[in-house]
Amino acid sequence: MKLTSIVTQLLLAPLALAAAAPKVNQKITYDGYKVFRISTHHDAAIVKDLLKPLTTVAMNLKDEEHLDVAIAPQDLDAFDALNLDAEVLHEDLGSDIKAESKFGTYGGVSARAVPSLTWWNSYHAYADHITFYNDLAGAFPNNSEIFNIGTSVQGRQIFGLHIWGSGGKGSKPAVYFHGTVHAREWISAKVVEYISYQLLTQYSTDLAVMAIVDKYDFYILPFVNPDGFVYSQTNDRLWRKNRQTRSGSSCVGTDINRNWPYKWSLTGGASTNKCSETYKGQAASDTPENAALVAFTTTLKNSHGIKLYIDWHSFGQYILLPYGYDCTQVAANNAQQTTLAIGLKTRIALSYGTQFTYGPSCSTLYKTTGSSADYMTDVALTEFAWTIELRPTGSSSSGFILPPAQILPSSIEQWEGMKYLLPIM
Ligand code: 0X9
Ligand code: ZN
Repeated sequence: MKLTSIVTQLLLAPLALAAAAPKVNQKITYDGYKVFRISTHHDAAIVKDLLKPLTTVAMNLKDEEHLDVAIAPQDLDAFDALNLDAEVLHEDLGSDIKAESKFGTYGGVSARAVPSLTWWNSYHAYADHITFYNDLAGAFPNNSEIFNIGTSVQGRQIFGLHIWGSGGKGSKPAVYFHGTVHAREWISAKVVEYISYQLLTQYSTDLAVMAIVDKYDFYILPFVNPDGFVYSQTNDRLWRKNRQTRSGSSCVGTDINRNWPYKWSLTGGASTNKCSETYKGQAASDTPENAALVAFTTTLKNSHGIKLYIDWHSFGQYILLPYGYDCTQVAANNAQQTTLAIGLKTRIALSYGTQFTYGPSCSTLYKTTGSSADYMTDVALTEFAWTIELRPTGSSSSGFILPPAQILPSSIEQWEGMKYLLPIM
């Protein structure tokens, strides 16, 4: 039996309050933090109460069966004394983060050259991602360009890559991707980059890719939360939200995926606690990132409409269909969506056997209010608005810290999935 999401959201708050808060400009290393999977025996509330006095970081939001919690080194003895039913996931979270943070070097390529596939051997610094996109678009000036939709709290541009085909720029229904709305979900940026790269580099040589690019205009926004992403690289690898401060609280950040102006006022799918990982904001769309995304989404809706929206996240390996706000509601075309999701799941598994779970978001994962896919479905009238949670599975140990060796396979299996999905939508 699942915990109600009201309880889930209320209970996220204490853990977030106890989470390690870095001093300004100080990096949390997570050295010596041990991560445990604690069985809740279907009562996460009791476990969270016991953990309250300890310095902890919650690693999972879907928590009715188990809590994945990082425990600070100074509290490990106190944790042992609680005698909970727990297994170790990371002996030392800090060392696993270090292994993953050996960023690749990327000096850019000369004008009109294409970045190399070694890009997907490691993670990269934010500045290199920008160079990567400029290089990629620069190599295909006849059917791609970089655009900006607005600025983040800290003044970074929220940029995208627009790809079009033989019909000319802006002539077809949109395929619309968002990546890295949750800062720590690094694999989502890499996967979106791989799809961007394949669409452009295969366009002139692979007839199937040509057909896809000629059929849609692609609007790919790999970093819709750039401040959060940078902060996850410079200060706290497990940062999720944006970097907005709020009066009356020392806690920073709003969850941009609880801030969309649709079903925002409902209770139970987001938090009103400024310290929570799912803090929804003081009003719908009161984050500059969300406001910019809403304005840009409206222009797509009003031009040729949105055929497919995918919000790329990690982790858990899910293909999530509408809706998040109510577990009894599904999209009007749910039967067609389900057929496509089954096909996508099957195609993804062909590459490496990776198993994805599909279904309506609320009943499959948990309730979310003010989330992107619901807005896309009912307000922006998108035919298929999905959230894809990438590798690893919920039962794997690595969570957001996906080893670099899995970047390329994660990307390839999703690209194979897109080549299946896009021609038949
Ligand atoms: O909680 C979220 O925002 C997403 N999961 S995550 O662990 N990456 O944070 C799920 C959002 C799903 N919502 C809808 N599809 N409506
Ligand atoms: Zn996410």
